[in-house]
Amino acid sequence: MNELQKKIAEKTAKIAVIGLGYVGLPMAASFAEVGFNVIGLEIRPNHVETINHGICPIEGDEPGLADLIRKVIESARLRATLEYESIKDCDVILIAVETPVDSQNMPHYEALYGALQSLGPVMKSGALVIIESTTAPGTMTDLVVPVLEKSSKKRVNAGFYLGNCPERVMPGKLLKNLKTMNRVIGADTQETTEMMVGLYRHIVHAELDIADWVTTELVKTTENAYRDVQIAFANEVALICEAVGGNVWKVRELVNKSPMRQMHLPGAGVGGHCIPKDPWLLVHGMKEKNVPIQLIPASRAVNDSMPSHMVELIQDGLGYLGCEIAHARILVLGYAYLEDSDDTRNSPSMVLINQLQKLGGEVLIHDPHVDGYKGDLLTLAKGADAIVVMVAHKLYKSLELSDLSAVVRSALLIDGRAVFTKIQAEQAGFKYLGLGQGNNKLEVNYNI
Ligand code: SAJ
Repeated sequence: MNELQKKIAEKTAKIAVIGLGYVGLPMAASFAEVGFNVIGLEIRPNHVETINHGICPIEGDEPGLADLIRKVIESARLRATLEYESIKDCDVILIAVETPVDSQNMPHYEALYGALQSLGPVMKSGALVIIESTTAPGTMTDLVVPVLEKSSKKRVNAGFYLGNCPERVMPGKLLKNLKTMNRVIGADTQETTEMMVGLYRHIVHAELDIADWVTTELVKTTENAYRDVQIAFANEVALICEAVGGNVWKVRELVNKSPMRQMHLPGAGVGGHCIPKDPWLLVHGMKEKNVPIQLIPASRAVNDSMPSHMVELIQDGLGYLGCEIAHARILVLGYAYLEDSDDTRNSPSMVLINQLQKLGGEVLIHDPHVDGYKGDLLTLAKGADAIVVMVAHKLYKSLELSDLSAVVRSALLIDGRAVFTKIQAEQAGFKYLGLGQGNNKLEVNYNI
């Protein structure tokens, strides 16, 4: 066991976490909770100040996180800083900065590059650096090693150790997932593997699978591309069902009764900060390598088209009532990208609302979790010509539709997440158009 392994085992190793966002902050707090001294490096001054006052800057319901931040700040196990100089004595440095894609779906590594450039000059000899950000396969070798070697004037596995352990956090379950989800440990030497296993074993109570760097990069981007392709398949079946008078929700239920079938949920679109971008990281560089990639980009196109499909359903429904979007008042239910979340990143609702407004529609928005849209639903529904369900928030499932139909101007309900049923909607006086629900035949109910 080398000196650093011992310090990790004894929890005397000093840890730095670069990037105190959805990934970095729970990581930093969790290592501090088990007894490490942790310095969190953050570029947003207000974030640094908030955290150093023991307050969690992450919005939304993250069970346990606010209490933990307060505890580890009070115990001085964690502190946040703007200065890279503050982490010059750190033995372990975790990098958890954003790695988005740009408008051309190319990886945007500015934050990662900046972190490596700033870390290099202050990095202690023999430090262990671990990239937790999601990166395209090959980025560790092609970008991280050369940039960090240049900025630190040290060689990997001589002047520092380097690992890759992509995060697997999920909004709403940040702390829980960090501790209970398996992690893939990416290393290029046995020594680095042992140090990383020793480190993560302190906070991860699940399997630590050992792999090399490119495998950990592939696993993370693949697991999200897999989900995106599965959702796209469900969305394409929804379009077919609409065309032939089927109900995709019934089809999915019966398909999934077959062994080895796990059809995902069709819906009004795919948002968030992982699923829309990780498929592009997975396929990055394949064109230059002449690898014929078709399915993954096509799935992205299917999912990105779903908000437009919702606009078509709205147009159909209003047309049925002799109205059009340009002269309609439309209430959109759900602005977050995910049910019962306040997170609006890449929300499909934003795309829908933009298109409706471009068509001249008067759009009102309700979302019980998103500040600015928590108005009274019945008041917002007054005089509406269409109610559009974009997110399956629990609150909507308990709505009394007859209360809604009593206040709208025209009773039209467009349901992008099967929150309601056609029968339920029509009993309340609504004309109902459900995504993936064909000419909305009444539910077959042969009493056999
Ligand atoms: N969605 C569908 N149909 C589905 C599932 C999701 O339309 O069957 C839509 C959602 O409405 C949302 C988007 O896709 O707009 C993403 O939903 P998500 O459930 O995948 O939630 P995310 O974006 O928080 O994904 C994260 C990912 N976790 C990490 O990257 C570490 C993903 O791998 C997880 O599977 C997911 O959380 C999870 O299971 O909670």
